[in-house]
Amino acid sequence: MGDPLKLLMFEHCSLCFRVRMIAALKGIALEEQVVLDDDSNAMISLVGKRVIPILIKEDGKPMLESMDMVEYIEAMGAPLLTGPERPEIATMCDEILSITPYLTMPRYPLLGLPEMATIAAHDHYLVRKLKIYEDFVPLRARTREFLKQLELVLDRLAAEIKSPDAVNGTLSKDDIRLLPLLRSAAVVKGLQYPQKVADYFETMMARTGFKPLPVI
Ligand SMILES: N[C@@H](CCC(=O)N[C@@H](CS)C(=O)NCC(=O)O)C(=O)O
Repeated sequence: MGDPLKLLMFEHCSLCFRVRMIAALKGIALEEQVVLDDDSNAMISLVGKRVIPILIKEDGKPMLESMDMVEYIEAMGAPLLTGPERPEIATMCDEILSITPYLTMPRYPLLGLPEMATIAAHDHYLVRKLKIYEDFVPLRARTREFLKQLELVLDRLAAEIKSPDAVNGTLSKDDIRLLPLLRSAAVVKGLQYPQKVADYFETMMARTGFKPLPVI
C-alpha cells in the first residue's frame, strides 16, 4: 500500500470540494493540504503550472482535473454514483456558475480562509482577482442585483430536485457538480434557498460531514 491520497486545495474552491465530497461520502481517507494563494511554487513544482486542485495518488503521482479525480475515487470500493445524470442539471450548474463568482469572489477574502492566512497570500488573491473582476466594493454593492438573477435559476432548480439525498433521486455526478456550487453561493448573507434547495443543501452537507463556509 502506498501513501494516503492527498489533495492540494483551497478551502473556497468548489472544484476541490467535488473531490472532498466524493472521498467523504465513500469514507476514503483524503489528506487535505491547503495551499497559500501566493505559494504558486507548491503547484508548479508538482505539475508545472499554477492550478488547483491537485490530487497526489498513492504512488506519489499528481493528477489534474477534478472530475477525473472524482472518477478515480469513485472506482475505489463499492460504486456510489450509480444514479442517472440529467443534462438540465449540468446546464443549471453552468447558469449558477455564470452568476455566483460576482457574489462569492469579493467575499472570500473576508472569511478568514486558510489559503489567505497571511497578508501576502490575501493580497496575492486580491491582485489576481482584480485583474479579472471589477473592484470588490462596487461588486459587493451590487449584491441584490446578482441575487435576483441567481434566485431565478434556483427556483427552476428547486422544481428539478427529486430528493434531498440526491438531485436525481440516486447519487450521481450531478450531485458532485451541484453541491459544491451551492456551498459556495451559501457564503452570501441574504441568499435564501428555496425550500427544496435548502433541504437538499442541508441534507447533503450533513452527509459529507463538512460544515458550510462562513456567511457574510
Ligand atoms: N478543469 C480543472 C479546472 C481547474 C481550475 O480552473 N482551477 C482554478 C481554481 S478553482 C485555478 O487553478 N485557478 C488558478 C489559480 O487559482 O491561480 C478542474 O476541474 O480541476
